[in-house]
Amino acid sequence: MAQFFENQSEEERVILVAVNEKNDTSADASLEELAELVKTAGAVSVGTLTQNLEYAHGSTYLGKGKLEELKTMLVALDATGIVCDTELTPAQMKNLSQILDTKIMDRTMIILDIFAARANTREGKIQVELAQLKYNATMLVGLRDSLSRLGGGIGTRGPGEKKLEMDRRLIREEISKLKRELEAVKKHRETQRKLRSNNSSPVVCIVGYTNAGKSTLLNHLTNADVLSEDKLFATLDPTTRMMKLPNGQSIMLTDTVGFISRLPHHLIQAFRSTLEEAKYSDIILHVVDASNPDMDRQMYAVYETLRQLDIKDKPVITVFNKVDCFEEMPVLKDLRADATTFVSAKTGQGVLHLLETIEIKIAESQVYVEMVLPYKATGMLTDIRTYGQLLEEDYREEGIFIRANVRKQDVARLEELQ
Ligand SMILES: Nc1nc2c(ncn2[C@@H]2O[C@H](COP(=O)(O)OP(=O)(O)OP(=O)(O)O)[C@@H](O)[C@H]2O)c(=O)[nH]1
Ligand SMILES: [Mg+2]
Repeated sequence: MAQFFENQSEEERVILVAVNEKNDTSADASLEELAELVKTAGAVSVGTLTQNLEYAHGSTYLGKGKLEELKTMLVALDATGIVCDTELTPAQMKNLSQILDTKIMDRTMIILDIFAARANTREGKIQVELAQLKYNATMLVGLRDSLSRLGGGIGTRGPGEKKLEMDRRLIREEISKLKRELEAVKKHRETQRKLRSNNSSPVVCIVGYTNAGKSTLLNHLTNADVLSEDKLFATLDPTTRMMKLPNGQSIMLTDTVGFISRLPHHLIQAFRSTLEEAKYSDIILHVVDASNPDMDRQMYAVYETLRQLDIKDKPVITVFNKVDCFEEMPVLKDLRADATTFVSAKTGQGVLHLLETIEIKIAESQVYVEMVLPYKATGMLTDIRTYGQLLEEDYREEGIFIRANVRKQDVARLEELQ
């Protein structure tokens, strides 16, 4: 499955292929990113071929003439395959492999490949395998369809078809097995999360586009030693560290998998629990690589992914990172954020201001309350422990006296209970 990593001795030489659809202004940036992905996966890009079209060709992705050109390029550049900057449909995959007689890959396969090589924990590995199987199952359905479109009968029956049937059944079984395993691991993670929230420190989650500098920031702030590399998706598994803010308050800081535009949907499904880490946080730090010319598109992709994961109503501090790369500071803005800061996770520049901003946002997101709750409201206490800080609980005759810092949105609920 990990096409590139398994036989690293044999160098894969690929041609990057993209259709620039009308109205797509980000085609160049996307192709550059594909080149990075391919490099991270361990292959070499030996050429690119792009075609401007209204829409990509439904059955062959590229038009006829371009396919001929690509055939010639494959020979001339001694390439071992192509990578298309899209998620190919099963039919496109099948047709291209017949026409070009070379290894056909797409953006999704490359991302899955990188994730496969990066996964370290059991949860990470299961999630990747699940995503790969689902992706493969989709492709097999397509292959079967294209076989049956040949009309069935002679030439289409036989071991090939049997194998497809068997593969699909095996894949289905394997998918169910992995899902069960994943459930077990998820339970474990939820328990850990509960333990963490009993600790009652606010949780701050670092999110951002891959390679923005999230792990470097966590390492700088907490002396964690999370792998940080100039490669895409260096981090897959979430890491949480305690740290103290200048005012003495402890927080939990979590670093997790990076986002990328057009994250394959099988990956989003499989990685949901990892990607959703930010859902359980009080504040989101959105780390942006301010030195990247493609910064705006990347920020958009991050907000889009958060939306898909249904993560909203959280205070967002946008952290424009890598400011050491500028001789003169450009104007950097994020209108969607609740606050913006400018740092270099590498040199430490601006980090103090970032920490002070976190302090302010934590204070803003909480309200101090002192009240007596009826005994039936113990569920509320659980919520306070999860999302705020229960500073005192005293079981008195008239009810439970509490002193707590609670989230703003919980105040109304508390008042109703009184
Ligand atoms: N110049 C400069 N480089 C930085 C800074 N912060 C991070 N980097 C570099 O950016 C690259 C990516 O950093 P990481 O911390 O691995 O990025 P990440 O966001 O965790 O990336 P993924 O885990 O792959 O999603 C590394 O080569 C870092 O050395 C910074 O403030 N300035
Ligand atoms: Mg990282």
